[in-house]
Amino acid sequence: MKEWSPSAKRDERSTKVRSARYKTRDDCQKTRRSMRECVSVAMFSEGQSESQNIPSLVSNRSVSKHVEVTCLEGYSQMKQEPSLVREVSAIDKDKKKSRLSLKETISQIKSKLLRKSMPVQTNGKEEKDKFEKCADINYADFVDRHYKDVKPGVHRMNYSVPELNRVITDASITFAQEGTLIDIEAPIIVCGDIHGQFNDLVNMFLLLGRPPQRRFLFLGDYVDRGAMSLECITLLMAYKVLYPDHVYLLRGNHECARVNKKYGFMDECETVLPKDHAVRIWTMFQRAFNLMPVCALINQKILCMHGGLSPAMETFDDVRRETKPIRNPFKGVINDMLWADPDTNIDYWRTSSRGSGFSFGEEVIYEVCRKLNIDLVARAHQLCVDGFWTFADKHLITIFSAPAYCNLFKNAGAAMEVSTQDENGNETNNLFCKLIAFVPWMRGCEERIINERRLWGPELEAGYITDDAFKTLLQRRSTRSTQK
Ligand SMILES: [Mn+2]
Repeated sequence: MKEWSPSAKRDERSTKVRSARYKTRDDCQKTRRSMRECVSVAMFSEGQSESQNIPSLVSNRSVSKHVEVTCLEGYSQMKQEPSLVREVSAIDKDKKKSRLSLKETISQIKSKLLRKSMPVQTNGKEEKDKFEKCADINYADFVDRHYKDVKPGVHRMNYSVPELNRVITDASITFAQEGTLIDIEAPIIVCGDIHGQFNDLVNMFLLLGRPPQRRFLFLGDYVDRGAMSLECITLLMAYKVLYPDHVYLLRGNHECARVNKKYGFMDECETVLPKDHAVRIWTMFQRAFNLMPVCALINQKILCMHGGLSPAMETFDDVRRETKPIRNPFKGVINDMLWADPDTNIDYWRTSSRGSGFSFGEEVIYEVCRKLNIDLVARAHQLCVDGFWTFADKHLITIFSAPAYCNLFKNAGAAMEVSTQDENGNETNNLFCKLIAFVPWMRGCEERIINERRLWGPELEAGYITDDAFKTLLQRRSTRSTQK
């Protein structure tokens, strides 16, 4: 296998997956293809690996820091099975049954959760029942609905209030059973920021394979910025409930009340949900977010979190001993992991310009890898033109999974596939990291990403964009649109 390098990557024109983001409205109307059909032509062979067969834990695996971009052309096309979700859920029935009994035992948590988020003023028992009502939903059907109704642009799933009550409550219970640091085994696909870009999330599932066909670890920031935060987080929570061992959701800095109150999610809840339920449901989401794990360790070798490292983390136990729920973290190891950024200009630590967490240099990354006996730190939190960015001799990778971020940037999204199998599908004791980039169908985007003889655009020289720079761009756009 050839070593990945920026130049090798650029030379392979066939390495990009085109996302089904529609070029123009006309294109969409002309072809009259559903998004599912549209992307299925880009599906690639799943090979022999069965995502359900999770290899047993083998300690002391060494990670091959082999980072390459997949070549999708040449793979045989896979026939898409639309009823996949339902079929596999039947296999998982036994497992679900055992989980149900567990659910019964914690039904108290559930009613507590619901009652806590109720408004103070209730008019007797009837009102209370209305608030606590959870729909009896079939999760496989519920998840399928997200794929059936998908269309370009903002479109609502029109969840009912009892449906949301049910999904958030069940997801909260599932999160509550996980530690603050979770141990995961490969194979798994690691995804970065989603930020309410529901169509891109659905595309990614269709292109890579939906759970439980593939296993996913998300690094947080599901809500805010994009217009469909509610759909993103609800779909992912439903997946978490349906396949708790195939979908893992880490908490991002936007999964904090003080952040998503300001950056879009609360506004979206108030616009989309019935008036008398909006704030209550938003509050329920916050309680679920407080129960999300913060850190994941893949095969003891790849440490994953949303932001980055913390000077307060000496051992994994420093994270493990933080008990959930973690309400409104604003300092300490958990907060740092949600907010930190790598910095190419420094060797060690500096306070972050974001006003929360730290910036850390490459010496910190080498030191942490040595101390914790890990080979890679995988994080999200920063926009990358290519969808990913490596640093410190590939000991740190940033993964960003929102292509054409906010329709402001011509960036690709990416996902990292971690596998114990080599290119021929043979089991090994190594971990292989493969990057898959999703190039949005936007004028100039592919050219910029493939033909430009560098990985980063000038405005993103350090591989990321700060919140301030983002705000400036957003302002510039809103001035432009008001001028129109
Ligand atoms: Mn973030």
